[in-house]
Amino acid sequence: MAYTRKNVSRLTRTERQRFVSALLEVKRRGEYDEFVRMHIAHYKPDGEKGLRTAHMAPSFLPWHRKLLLELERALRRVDASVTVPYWDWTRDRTATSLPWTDDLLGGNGRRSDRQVMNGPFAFRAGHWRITEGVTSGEYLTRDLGRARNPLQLPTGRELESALADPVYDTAPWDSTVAKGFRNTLEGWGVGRGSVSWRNHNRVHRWVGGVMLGGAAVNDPVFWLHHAFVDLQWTRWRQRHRDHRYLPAAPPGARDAQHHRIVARHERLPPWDETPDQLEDLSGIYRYE
Ligand code: CU1
Ligand code: CU1
Repeated sequence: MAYTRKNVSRLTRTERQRFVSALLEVKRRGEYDEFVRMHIAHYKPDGEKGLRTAHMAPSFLPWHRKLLLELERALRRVDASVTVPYWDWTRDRTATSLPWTDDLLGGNGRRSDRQVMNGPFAFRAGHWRITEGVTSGEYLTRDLGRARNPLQLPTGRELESALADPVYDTAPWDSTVAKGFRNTLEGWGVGRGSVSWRNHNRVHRWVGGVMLGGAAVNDPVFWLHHAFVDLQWTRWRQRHRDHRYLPAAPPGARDAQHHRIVARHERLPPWDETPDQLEDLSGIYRYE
């Protein structure tokens, strides 16, 4: 039977504790850092040559869906009652609302070095040392809302602009496409400054700290954010029932995107599944 992923605001006190404990145990076992390394390895912008799987590409959604599922499997090996909750950033919009509480993810970073000082993932709590993709310290950093140059989380209306588009993605299948569900949700935009960061991307910007780069997985909010993004794909499919993942077939030899993106029935590295196989996982998990 399928298990349920809940809105983080609806977790009981015990469910919060069990989720946190499972994360800390997966980290202690060394499995967590494998996810960080995998994300860094696949963090490739479209200015570079080669196949793009995780970002700036149609497979942004299935790639992160699979990563999330694998992390969730690791958590459930520790505690079979645990699932990844989602953070609805269109509703929980402040630096003091969920999930930024002491008993869950902890709060904002301090002013001097953005180090998170409270909650289970604070360096000083002793269980969350960042070793992969470190640029400065081994501690978790955040700059919620970006104090020096404030920006807002995406609104329900902005998210709706993605969901309303019946076309999954469109040529040239990269960060420059101005329409299509995938990039409107992933959030690469034209222009400069905060208008160019939409939906998914803007949330990474709003959290700041380690969430800004390829090592974003080091902040456990990564999973809550991506569970909400994943939910949008599920919602989009329910709303546009005769639309599917695109492209259906690989771009031809003369196309600039030849061998650079993953089509519906192609293998999605580093896994053996295809976007087609990842499109409906309602037999494994559902959203509540
Ligand atoms: Cu990512
Ligand atoms: Cu992301």
